[in-house]
Amino acid sequence: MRDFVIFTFILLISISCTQTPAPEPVGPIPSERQLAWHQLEYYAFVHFNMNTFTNMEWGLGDEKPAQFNPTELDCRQWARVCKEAGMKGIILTAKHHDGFCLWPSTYTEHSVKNSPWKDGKGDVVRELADACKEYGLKLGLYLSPWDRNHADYGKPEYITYFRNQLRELLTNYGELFEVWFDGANGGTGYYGGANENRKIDRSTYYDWENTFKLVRELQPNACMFSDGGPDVRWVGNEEGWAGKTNWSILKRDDFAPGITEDRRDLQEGQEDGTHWLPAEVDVSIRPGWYYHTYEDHKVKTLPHLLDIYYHSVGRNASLLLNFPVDPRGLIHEKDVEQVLKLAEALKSDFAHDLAKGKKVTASNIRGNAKAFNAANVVDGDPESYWATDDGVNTASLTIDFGEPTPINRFLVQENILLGQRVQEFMLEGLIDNNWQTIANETTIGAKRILRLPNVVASQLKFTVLAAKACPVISNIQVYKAPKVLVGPDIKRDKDGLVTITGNDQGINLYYTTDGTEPDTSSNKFSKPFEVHKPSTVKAIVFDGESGMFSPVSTRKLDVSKAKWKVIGKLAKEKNISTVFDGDSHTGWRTKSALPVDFMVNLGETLNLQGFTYFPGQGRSSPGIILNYEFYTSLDGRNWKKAVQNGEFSNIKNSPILQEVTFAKQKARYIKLKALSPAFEDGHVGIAELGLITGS
Ligand code: FUL
Repeated sequence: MRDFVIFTFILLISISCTQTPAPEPVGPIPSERQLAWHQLEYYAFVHFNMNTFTNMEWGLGDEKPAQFNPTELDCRQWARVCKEAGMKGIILTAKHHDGFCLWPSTYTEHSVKNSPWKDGKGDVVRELADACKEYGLKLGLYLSPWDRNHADYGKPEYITYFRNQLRELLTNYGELFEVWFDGANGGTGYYGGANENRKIDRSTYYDWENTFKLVRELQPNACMFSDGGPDVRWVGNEEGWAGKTNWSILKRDDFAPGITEDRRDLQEGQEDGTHWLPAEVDVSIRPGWYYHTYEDHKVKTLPHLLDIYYHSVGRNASLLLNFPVDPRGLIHEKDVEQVLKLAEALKSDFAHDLAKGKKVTASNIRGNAKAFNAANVVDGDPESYWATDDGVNTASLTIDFGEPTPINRFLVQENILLGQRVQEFMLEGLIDNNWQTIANETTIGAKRILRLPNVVASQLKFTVLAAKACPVISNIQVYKAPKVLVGPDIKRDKDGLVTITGNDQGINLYYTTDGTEPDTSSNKFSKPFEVHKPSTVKAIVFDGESGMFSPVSTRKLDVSKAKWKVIGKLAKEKNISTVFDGDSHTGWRTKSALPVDFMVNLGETLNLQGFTYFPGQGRSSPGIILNYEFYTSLDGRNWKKAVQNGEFSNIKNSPILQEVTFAKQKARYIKLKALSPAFEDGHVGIAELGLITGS
């Protein structure tokens, strides 16, 4: 009898299975290694090597191993912080563009083995590999394809060298989860003393096919990252966001490391892509990738980090958050503080899933079979899913909370084993007995998290409006996240008037101008005030109702630009004075033949020790300078070169504020000579120019 029951049961299951087969996959699907990578979601980048000691973003390659000398290097501290922050792994810059190796490579003298650190006996990659093991983190390595130190760069011999180094990294440090190939390659460098410009053909020089084979052979489980994969793609910016529409598929063969003219395709993927190629959002916790003391007050604060999280993990991408480890060899206290705040905030945002176990109904269920039931999306099992009949590409799920429920987060996942399918969806809430639209969105993919306005809904309806084939949804979660106040914006105009603005309604703003921390006993901001001398303005938002404070916003202001006048040929150009109007959204750019001299009469003699350059942020032809010289003068006729061979390194990928210091000098006139543009369209320009003065 028992056997009969079991037999009938199996028979019924197989009948129901044959009657209702699972949906067929649509388009490219992830490989095993990509699936494992999708699980990680959030992991750390560490930029630490020669640049940490030379205060650069891109070293030229002429640095000496003697300069690498961390005093308290502790990879266990890195691992501990990453673990506490909820990250799953760490990717280290084993070699950056300057060619200095953090491991004692047998193929070069330009490495830790010739540095004073641990008398040349140290190996940072080994120490990190051990620390990751101890803390249960995965390890990834960045090996820069560009090497501004190596004499053979540009010749076929360098490719052998590059592969030899790769082989060392792939065989000596255990299992790697990711191998990171940067897209910056070719250009000026030291190159063993040649000091020249070496252009390479990005599509042929590296013979990537064979390098990829080597990685597959030695680390079959590692995902390879580059502008075009082959496993994980760059997201097309270094600001910390993926497109709202984000397909995990791309016409991979149209891309290669360094061939990325169409950034939008990287940000959004391509709906008709040929390969599964999900995006990774790489962004630094500070403006730069490497540590600079002058960025200690610019560590991204909680609201910004939350934006980054929701714009990466929440938009079907992974988040690779960088720590610029400092010259001691530690993740700086200020970075630790903020990343742990993020961890805490994420914990509270996703503390209590309001949809879990709630009643869910669907407008269509595939074959009316239990295997594809609506309730599968709230059962906490990532493998079960809701699917509709073939041909039913528009369908909805309704979650009944049972009572009016405050909500503001919606998380949804497709079963990507069957491809990425949803093209458009919407959310409606039953609010005061009326159905109201709360969101209209496009793609989902591995994970999509929406930050909704605060609403009180008794039911929530999720409707797939368009899909490539029947939708296959594995998970839905709903949350009510606590409010986070955003720090205020501090701006100074050309005449020295400072304005502080907050984002939220019904709040008060407090500030100080002497660098002390503001609180409710500080100056209350009511109208713009003047600041002409170098000062640090700090401001905070206070919400009287909740008693909550925002993070402190800090703005270091140097002398005001009230007396500045553009002189020379450019004086007559349209928009020219926007270059020092305190507004980085406005600026000037030109396509004139280079070099172009931008000259200013400062109206007074100042003690200069540097300048700042903020490049245009526009999407098309922003007019960014790559190479420059900077001059000063007391009379506007006799010029002294304060910076020669200047390079705003990495400005093409990361157009952030550049701070350049030089030997102290008195000047009444300054000249920024633009020598070459960052983009091939030939435009150069300035959004905002500033000075660094000293006593
Ligand atoms: C860029 C590099 O040029 C930067 O220096 C940094 O390593 C970043 C992650 O990628 O393209």
